[in-house]
Amino acid sequence: MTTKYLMSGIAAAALTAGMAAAEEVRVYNWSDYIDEDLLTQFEDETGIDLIYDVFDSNEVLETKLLSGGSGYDVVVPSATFLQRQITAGAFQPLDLAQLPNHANLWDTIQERTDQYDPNGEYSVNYMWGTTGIGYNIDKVAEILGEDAPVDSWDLVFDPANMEKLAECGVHFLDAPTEMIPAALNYIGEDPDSHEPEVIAKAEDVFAGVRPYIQKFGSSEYITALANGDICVAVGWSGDVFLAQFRAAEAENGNEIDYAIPVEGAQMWFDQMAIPVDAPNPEGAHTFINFILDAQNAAAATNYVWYASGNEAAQEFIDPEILEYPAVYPDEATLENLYITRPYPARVQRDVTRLWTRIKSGQ
Ligand code: N2P
Repeated sequence: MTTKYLMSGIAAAALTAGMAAAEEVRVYNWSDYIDEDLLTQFEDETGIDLIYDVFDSNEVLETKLLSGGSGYDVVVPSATFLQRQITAGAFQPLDLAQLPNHANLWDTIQERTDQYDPNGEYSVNYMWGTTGIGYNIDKVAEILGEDAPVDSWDLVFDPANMEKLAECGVHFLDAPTEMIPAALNYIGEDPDSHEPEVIAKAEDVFAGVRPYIQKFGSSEYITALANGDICVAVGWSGDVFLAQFRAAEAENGNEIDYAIPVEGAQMWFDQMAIPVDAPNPEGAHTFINFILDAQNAAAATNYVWYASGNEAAQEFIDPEILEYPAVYPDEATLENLYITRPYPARVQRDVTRLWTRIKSGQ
């Protein structure tokens, strides 16, 4: 009797404590990748406390994920990284019963992401985009003339151009699995090559322009472009549009544009997934389902100008964005886009070393 009474006393205390501590969901997403009003809206609608942290590199996310105990409930790796992480057992399968908005996803994009995560067992698309060139229209024209090759990788891989552009500042993404394929594609090699001899050829491309690269980084360039501190960045589509928007808002005279280079560019897919050791998998599903809501997904895209993997969202996305081929590529642009597969572990090690050498300029 006494024991039973005691136990239910403890259970009642635990229950009270549980009710006092609000439910929490921890999300780890790319920086500058959401309309922050959505985060508040999520908390208001669900009563769940949202802890929202950001990163700007797949490698950083991967290190946290693979060492375990990241503490996150939802993470957003790019599909190439996700594929390798699935193999490593980093995620738990999604429970579609907890994702009624899953039906909003876009088949065309899912067919592509299925190559990395068959049948979307572990992930859903958040957004997708391209890796291309952001530039300051006037500054580049001033330095290289009106016919500057702004829609060609020549702009950033031809040392003659880069030597001049160094004067107004150039940033490259610190994203080896995107920059190395871009360099290979530029010299006519298969950007998705896994052959060490082919990959090694990228080193020469970077060696020629390395002295003129001010910084390797994957988020600072947004502000730097917007403020006119740099004139060119190899960057991600929506990030460049964000720079364009911020410059226009500040009325600082910097006109920024984005080009998918004619030689081709990488298309990537960022996928929401739940770590195998997520503290709150149910809350994770609640968050993912919230993002999969057509209006919420549209709000996110209307803010960041990355294409959404959500088809039902399209009726709420600004027509200007939907019809803009640099965000939603038309057939002709699509033909010029390539995707990549994850490097096998051994090749990945070489790529990491190669990238460290390239960055250090040794
Ligand atoms: C947002 C960058 C997301 C695209 N700043 C990188 N996959």
